[in-house]
Amino acid sequence: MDILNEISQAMQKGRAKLVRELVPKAMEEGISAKQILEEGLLAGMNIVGDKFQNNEIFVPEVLIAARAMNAGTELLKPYLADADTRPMGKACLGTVKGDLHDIGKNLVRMMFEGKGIEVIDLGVDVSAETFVQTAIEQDCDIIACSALLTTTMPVMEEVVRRADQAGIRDRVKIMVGGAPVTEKFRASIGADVYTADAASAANAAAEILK
Ligand code: B1M
Repeated sequence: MDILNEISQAMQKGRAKLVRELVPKAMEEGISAKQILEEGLLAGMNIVGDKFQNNEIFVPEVLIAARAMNAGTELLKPYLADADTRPMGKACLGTVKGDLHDIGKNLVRMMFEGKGIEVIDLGVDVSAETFVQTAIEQDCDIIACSALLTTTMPVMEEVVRRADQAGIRDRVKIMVGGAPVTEKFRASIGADVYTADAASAANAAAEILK
């Protein structure tokens, strides 16, 4: 097995310590940071995303894999700037106002980052105004809103309304998701994209940014 494959496998199994050993070893072998990221870590994360989407693995495994991925990307960070690995686009992401559930939102972040999308993580309890202001100030391509409570879903409608009022709808796509959110709800509030899970959200975001 070549070392990039070894990194991918170690990452998928959530073996952060092994990833930390293999990444410098690959660099010593002359493999670029960009290649380690794309053909090792991101390749592994794509497989994790697919397995998660197909219910072959579940949240704990994904979170452990994410930790291993982070361990690898931390080591690569200083070299990636020189390697000209520009992010493919930028998203601001958060759980909407009144809602403190962040596990799904964190998975969305991880999957977005796995696709090379820069994420401004606004955390939980994020107001519609903050989403829209951040998108304007940080020049985001995507606003991504998560909600886990039926009572907080209306904040998503407010995000759409404020984005309309701010005149940014032609350049910023609004993505919505979370357990109670549906395609029907998305259509009713005029958001751009609904996806049921984090991996699909990242795939949809990558499509938007192509
Ligand atoms: Co709460 N909670 N909770 N909770 N909680 C639910 C959501 C609930 C369904 C439980 C229930 O009653 N059966 C219920 C909501 C009912 C409703 O509104 N329909 C509920 C309630 C009522 C509450 C409180 C009001 C309870 C109370 O205090 N009386 C309270 C509210 C607090 C608040 O937010 N203001 C509360 C609190 C909590 C905890 C703090 C204890 C904890 C959250 C801890 C944390 O997040 N750090 C918690 C938890 C853990 C849950 C359950 C058990 C699990 C949620 C979870 O993390 N799932 C949940 C019951 C359940 O879902 N079975 C429940 C795993 C996570 C990976 O899934 O976030 O859905 P999820 O993300 C998925 C997809 O939805 C999607 O991707 C992920 C999968 O890939 N996705 C997106 C998510 N965001 C997306 C965005 C996208 C695209 C896809 O695009 C932008």
